[in-house]
Amino acid sequence: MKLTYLTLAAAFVATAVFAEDAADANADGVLSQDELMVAYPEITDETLVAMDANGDGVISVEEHTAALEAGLVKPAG
Ligand SMILES: [Ca+2]
Ligand SMILES: [Ca+2]
Repeated sequence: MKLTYLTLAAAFVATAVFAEDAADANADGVLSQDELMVAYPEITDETLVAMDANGDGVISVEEHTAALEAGLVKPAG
C-alpha cells in the first residue's frame, strides 16, 4: 500500500518539480538543506525544522509549497 502511494507521489512530485520547484537543483523531488540554503540564503535552522513537517530531514516539494503558503519562506525573485 505504502509503495503504491509513494510511486504515485513520486510521479506527482516529478511533474511538480519540473513545473515549479527551481530550488530542487538536482531534480530528485526533495529539497536538501544545501538546496534550501542556495534558494534562501538567510534561512534559519528553526525555519528548516518548521518546514520539515514529517521530520525526515529533507523538505519535499509539498513541504516547500506549504512553507511558502504559510509565509515561512519567501519565493525567490
Ligand atoms: Ca534535490
Ligand atoms: Ca520532510
